[in-house]
Amino acid sequence: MANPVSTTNAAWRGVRADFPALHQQVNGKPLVYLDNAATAQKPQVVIDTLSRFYERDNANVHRGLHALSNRATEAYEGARNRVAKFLNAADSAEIIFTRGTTESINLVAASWGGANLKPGDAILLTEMEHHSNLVPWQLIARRTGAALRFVPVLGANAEGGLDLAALDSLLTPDVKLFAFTHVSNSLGVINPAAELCAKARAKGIITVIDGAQSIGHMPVDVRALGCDFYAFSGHKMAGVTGIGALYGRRALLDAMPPWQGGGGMISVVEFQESKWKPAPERFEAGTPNFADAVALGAACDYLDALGRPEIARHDNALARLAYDKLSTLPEIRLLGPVGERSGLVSFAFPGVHAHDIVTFADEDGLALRGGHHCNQPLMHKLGLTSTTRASFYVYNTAEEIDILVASLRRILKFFGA
Ligand code: 7TS
Repeated sequence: MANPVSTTNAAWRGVRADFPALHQQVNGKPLVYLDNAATAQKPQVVIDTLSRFYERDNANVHRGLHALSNRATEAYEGARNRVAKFLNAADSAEIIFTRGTTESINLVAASWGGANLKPGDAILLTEMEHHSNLVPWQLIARRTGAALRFVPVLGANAEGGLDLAALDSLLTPDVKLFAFTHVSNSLGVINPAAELCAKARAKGIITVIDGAQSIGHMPVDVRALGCDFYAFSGHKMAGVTGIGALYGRRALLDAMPPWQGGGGMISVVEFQESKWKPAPERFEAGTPNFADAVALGAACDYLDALGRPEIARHDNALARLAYDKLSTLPEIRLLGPVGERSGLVSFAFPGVHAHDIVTFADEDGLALRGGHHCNQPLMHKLGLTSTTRASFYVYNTAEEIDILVASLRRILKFFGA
C-alpha cells in the first residue's frame, strides 16, 4: 500500500514491513490499525533490541561491578543520552526515566508542586487536557490549597483551538505553573507550544508540556520550545510500554525534592535522615525500567532514520485527507481544527453510539477507539459523551482511509442514520 507523502528517504519504502503486528487478519479482513493515539505498533528493531538485551546483557544497573551489570548500565545511560539528543536537551541529567506521561506529570505535580504551591497560588491548565494532565493537578491543588484555572477552547466543535486572546488575562501574578498539551488526543489540534511557553516565561511562570501526542509525530526540541518540563510515553512513539521520560530544566530539578524514596536515589542514609543524589537519580527510586529504556533508545533511532519532519508531514496529510473524506458522511460532527492538524480525527454521529461504531468497524478489520478518550470535561463542554477516533502513524495509508469511510457508510446504513 502506498503512503500519501512522496519521499526520497529510502527508509520509508519498507515501512509497513518493519511492523510485524500489521501483517494479520482480523475477522477475516486485513488489519487496519487506526488506534495509534492510544498506542503505536512496534518495529521489529525495537522488539529485537529488547529481546537481545534480555538474552545477553540483563543485570541490574548502577550496582554491580561485573561485566553484565556494566553492560546494562552502559546501555541504560546510553538510552538516557539518546533520549536527551532526541529532545535536544542540554544535558542527559535532565532526562528522568518514568513509566510514561502520566507518571512524569505526577512527578512534577508532587515534587515541584508540593514544594512550591501554597494557598492563593493558581495552576493554569486548558479545557482540552487529558485526565493525566488534570487529575495530578487536582490532587496537588487539594493538598496545597492552590486553585485550578483553565484556558477555554473555542467553537461548538472546538475547531478554534485554545482561546489565545484569553491567555494574556489568565496569566495573572498568582499563576505559578501552566501545564498544557502539545497536541490534543481528541481534537488533533497542535497548540503553539513555543508561543505559550514564551508568554508564561515572560511572567516567571513554570511550564509543563504534555508531549504524549507530539513526541512520536513531529520534531521536538525542548530548548526551542522553551519549556521547563516535557512529559512523554515511549509506547506512543514505537517504543515499548512501561517506559517514558520527564525532561526538566536542570536548575529546577536540582532544587526539587524527591517524590519517591528507595534505593538508587540517595547519597547517604542514616536511621533518621538521608541525603539525595542529584537528578536524574534523585527521581528514580528503586530498580529502574532499564530494559525498556534501552528499547526506547532504539525507537528514537528508528524514528530519526525515517525523519521526524517527514513523519509529521505524513501523519498530518493523512489526518487532513481523513477529515475531508469523512466530512462527506451524513450528519457527521467532526471535532477540532478544519485545516492543519496532527495525525488524528475524532467524530460523532447523532444517532449512533461510538462504541457501536467501533464494534461494527472491527468486523471490517478496523481498530478504532470510541469513548471519552480521557477527556471527560472537554466532552461535557461540547455536549458529547463520546466520540469515535481514527489516529494515524507512519505505516498508515490513504487506502486505509477509504476502508474506514466505506466501513462507516455500511454502519450508518445499518443504523438507518
Ligand atoms: N496525555 C495525552 C495527551 C494522552 O493522549 C495520553 C494517553 C496521556 C497523556 C497518558 O499517557 P500514558 O502513556 O501515561 O497513559 N492517551 C490515550 C488515548 O488517547 N487513548 O488511550 C490513551
